[in-house]
Formats: sequence, C-alpha cells, structure tokens
Amino acid sequence: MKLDTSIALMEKAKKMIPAGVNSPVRAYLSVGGNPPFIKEAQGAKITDVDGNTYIDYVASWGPMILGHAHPKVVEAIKAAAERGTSYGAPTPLEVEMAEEIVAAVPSMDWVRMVSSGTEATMSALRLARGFTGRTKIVKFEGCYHGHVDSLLVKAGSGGMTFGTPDSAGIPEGLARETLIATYNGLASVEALFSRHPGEIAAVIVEPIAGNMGMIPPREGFLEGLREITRKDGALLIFDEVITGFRVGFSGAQGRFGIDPDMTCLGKIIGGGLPVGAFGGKAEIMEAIAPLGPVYQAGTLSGNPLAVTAGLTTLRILKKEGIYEQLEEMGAYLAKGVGEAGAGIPVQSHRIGSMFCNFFTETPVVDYATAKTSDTERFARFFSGLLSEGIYIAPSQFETGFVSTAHTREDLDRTIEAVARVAKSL
Ligand code: KE4
Repeated sequence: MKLDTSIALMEKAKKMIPAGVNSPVRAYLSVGGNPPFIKEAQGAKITDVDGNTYIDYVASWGPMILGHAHPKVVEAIKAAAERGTSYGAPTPLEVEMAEEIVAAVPSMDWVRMVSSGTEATMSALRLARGFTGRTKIVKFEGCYHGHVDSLLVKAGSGGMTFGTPDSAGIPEGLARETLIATYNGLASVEALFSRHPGEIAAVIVEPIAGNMGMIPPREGFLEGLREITRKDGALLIFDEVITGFRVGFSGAQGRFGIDPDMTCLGKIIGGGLPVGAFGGKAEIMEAIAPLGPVYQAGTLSGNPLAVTAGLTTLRILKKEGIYEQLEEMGAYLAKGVGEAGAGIPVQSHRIGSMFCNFFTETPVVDYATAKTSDTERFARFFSGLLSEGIYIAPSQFETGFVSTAHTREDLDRTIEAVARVAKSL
C-alpha cells in the first residue's frame, strides 16, 4: 500500500505538532506503522492523501453514525454557514436542540451545550461538587471521560493504550479527591462509600465502557450504582458521550432503564462538528451560572453550524427502523467476523452498532481482564486489516462502530479480509 504522501506529511507535522497529531491515539504508536493522512470521506469509506480507500469503522471515534458527508447534513451546514458561523448570542437552533435532547433523554430536564465531551464531563463534575458541597468523585479504572484533570486518574483510551493511565501534571491534592472503583465491581463501590460516607459528590460512569475496548455493564451493575448513590446523597453521572444516540435514541440509560442525575453527551449530537452537552434534573442545573454559583461558559457553546449538523443528524436518527438497521448490521458483522477468526482466542463484545474484539481467552469484564489482551497480536491484526483496506481503531482499547452507510457488501468485504488476516495471526 502506497503511503508516501502520508509519510512525508507526518515528517513535516512532527516538526510542529507533538507526534504530528492533534490527539495521541491517531499517532499509531501502539500499533506501529504510518498513519494515513485523510483527504476525504463519503458514507462508510475514507480516503487518504495517497488515494487509498478504506471501509471505516472508527467513524471519527463515534460521531459518524450516518456515515461521512451525509448529503442532508452537508447541505444543512452549507446553508447555516451562509447565515454566519458564530454569533455568541442565543439562537432558535439551540432551543430546538434542547427540545430534541430533553425529549429523547427522560432524565434530562435541562441541558447546556458545550464544545467537546471533555467540557461536558468537566462541567458536570464541577456542578456535582458545587451542588452537593462535597469534593470526592468516584470513577472506574479504564473508563475515560476526556482529559479533565480530576478524571485523568486510571483513565482508559489513550491513557490505557500508552500505559499512562495517570497523567503527569495533576496536582496530588486533586488526584486524591478521585477514588477509583472496578468496572462491573459493585463491591468496590460499596467499599468506597462505606469509607467515605457523605463525602462523595458523584459517581461518573460510562454505562457501556467504550475506552478499555467495549465492555457491557453486568446485570445489576448500573442499578446498583443508582441505589448506592441515592442512599448516600451522591449524584450519578452517566457519561454517554459515546453511547448517547448510539445504542438507542435515549442512549444507554434508555436501553437499561436507569435514571441518572446528570448525563454528558458529545460526538453524535454534533454530527461530526465540535459539540458536547451536559444536563440533568432541573434542581441540579439551577446551580449553574448565571442562575447559581457554579460557573461554566463557552465562546462557541451552541455554535450554529455545530448545532445544525447535530440537529440534522438527530432528526434522521429519529426515523423509524434506524436502530433496528444498525442492530441487524452489527449482528451480521459480529457473526461473520467471529466465524472468520474461528480458532483465535478472542472475546467478542457488541451492543447494537458498537463492538470490540479482545485478543484474549479470558472473559473481559473490567480493566484488569481487558489488560490480558495480546496487544502484539492486535497490532498485527490491525496492520493486516489496514493493508486490506479496512480501517479500525489503532488500539485494542477502543471501540468500533457500524454506521447506516455501511452496506452488506462492505460487511462481507470486511469479513473476507478478517479471514485472510486471521491466517497470519
Ligand atoms: P472529547 O473531549 O474527545 O470530545 O470527548 C471526551 C470523551 C468523554 N467521554 C467519553 C466516554 C469518551 O469516549 C470521550 C472521547 N473518546 C475518545 C475515544 N475513545 C476520543 C478520541 C481521541 O481522544 O482522540
């Protein structure tokens, strides 16, 4: 596969951008090789600057649930751009977006738009601390909630990929306020609450973990978190930046029937443009400035282009049968890939259109079991697929996504490629 132009661009980029990338996992450091520099994308396909085209399962890490450059989304963004790109003032679009989110996510009485998932979780955390007057936070080892100081402790995603789950630069005094529990391990949460009664402001959790690979919640895990937090007066925050509008129009909380106090959103609600949101019960959100004492703000919050892209995406997702179609395609791909890779010890996880294959014979339920994965074998799998024109996340500890733009032919081509690559693993 010819990557000359990408290689030359990377040499140039490295002189001005750390590792030549604007987000660490894009550098391919854990899988080796040269990351293709992307020129364009359409539907389920992504094309690099050397003209190589790939079937895309990264989906820009989740947002592109309708595929790339969906005609209706592009058309809406173009029309919005002609009316100006940012006003720094309220717009009817933000009212429409709030209506869509509040109607779709029953636990969210109120919502505030921000410009990234990190901003959403950072704001939700500050609000939880301000509302409860408590300082401690519980997060789960291997979960990733963006690069928020308080949450870059035992973090997943890039932290797990590069073996730096605890980022440098976080003051000890702050890190101490973050308590770590085991995903799917209710006993570890109970132990923290019995050691710190009345001190924990919130538990923040990915209702389906997507940043240590994809790990579903065990039966009763989320319900247990709801019960433990309610009893102690702590808030339960669902980080649905990945799962929001991905595993159903009401997200994971709709799928599992849980009523969190706050929810963080991102990715899909921006339709590929920079958007995040946080929201929840009105009595909590009333503590946010300018109504209450918890400050939060943003120059581009509710940006008209980003909100237009997100709104257009959500209105297409509302259409009958979309999630059934994603479920059917996800199931077809998982079955085919499982058969193609038969004989190789793999733990295959899937919920709807999000999936992950862990290269281990150990059942994967949390960070420790995810870490038993053979990352060398994953790297060979990744490189083999890339050379076959299949573009998956460059880390064992990320999640893959099917979009409504993938065709049965794309899935069959992927399955055939897996069968060929599996032979060399
Ligand atoms: P952003 O700040 O990257 O928009 O969102 C942070 C975030 C928050 N919560 C969850 C559950 C997330 O998965 C993320 C970001 N996800 C990663 C990929 N797993 C983004 C990709 C990257 O870091 O380059």
